[in-house]
Amino acid sequence: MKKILVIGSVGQIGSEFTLDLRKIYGNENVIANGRKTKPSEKLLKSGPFEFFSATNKGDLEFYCKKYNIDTIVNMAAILSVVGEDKPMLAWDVNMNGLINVLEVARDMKMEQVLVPSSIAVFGPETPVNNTPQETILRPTTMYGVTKVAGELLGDYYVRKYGLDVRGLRYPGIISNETLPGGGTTDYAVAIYYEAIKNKKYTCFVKEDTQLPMMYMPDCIKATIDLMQADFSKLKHHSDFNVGAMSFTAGELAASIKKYIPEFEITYAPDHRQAIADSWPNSVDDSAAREEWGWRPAYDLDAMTQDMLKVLGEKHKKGLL
Ligand code: AKB
Repeated sequence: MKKILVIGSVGQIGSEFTLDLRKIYGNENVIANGRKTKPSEKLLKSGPFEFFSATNKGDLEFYCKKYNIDTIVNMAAILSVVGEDKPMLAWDVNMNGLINVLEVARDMKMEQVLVPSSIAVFGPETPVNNTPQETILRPTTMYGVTKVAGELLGDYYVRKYGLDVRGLRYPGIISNETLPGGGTTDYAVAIYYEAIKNKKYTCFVKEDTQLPMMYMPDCIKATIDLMQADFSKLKHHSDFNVGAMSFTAGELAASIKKYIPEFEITYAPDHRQAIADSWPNSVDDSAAREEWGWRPAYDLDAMTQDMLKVLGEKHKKGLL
């Protein structure tokens, strides 16, 4: 039976992903980790939880040995906006954390490491539409720099040490359980919360800003499908493009208006616009489709209906 450590299990993706992994592999076999943020009761009560930072190699090693870990999923990252504010913190968490994970996994001869990458690996010189799997990777953010280096490091450990390292380039992830923190695509989550609470939203990117996005159930499915894929069938390892949907801020608002006609949006682009402008409109994910059968389930309207239903119920219960 697998023994999985999820680093960064308190974040937007980790908080939902860890609970789903526990359903598959058993509560006791999925060890959750966080640095500072208090975990939800669900996370805390459903299985082991340990506070430590992967930037401390000694701590990481200690907990991997304590639980006999054979698989690490490294969800911890400083995202694009906070990374521009604190580049050295982004370097520390995203790079030092990652190299510690890879080294401990190599030392302990682990079965697998999964490290998400991001559309932030792309930059202004990358083709913007249907961005190819193999293309120009010259990001302009520190987050993007660390994600490109992370992909290269992952592939290096596969080639040099035969370690099973896998990764996928997440687009903006939209969810209703834990808010994202410090990313450029956060507007696509905040807009739903504000639509439910106040029926209006001021968006920090322009109406025609288009980015690749994905609903959380597809994000979790993509991550688990990649973890469970047959390693011998993979030609790529740490850098799979994964597409689901792609829309402008204006199209997102129009989708919400179909279900909340009184919803109003205004646009006040700020410093985050430049980051959004440096990323693609949509990605070509044919490598993920061919090598491990990737297929998303949600389009924009299906996601909007589900987001508004879940957040509407939470709002009625006073939970927003
Ligand atoms: C961000 O906006 O920084 C992240 C990402 C696209 O990786 N959500």
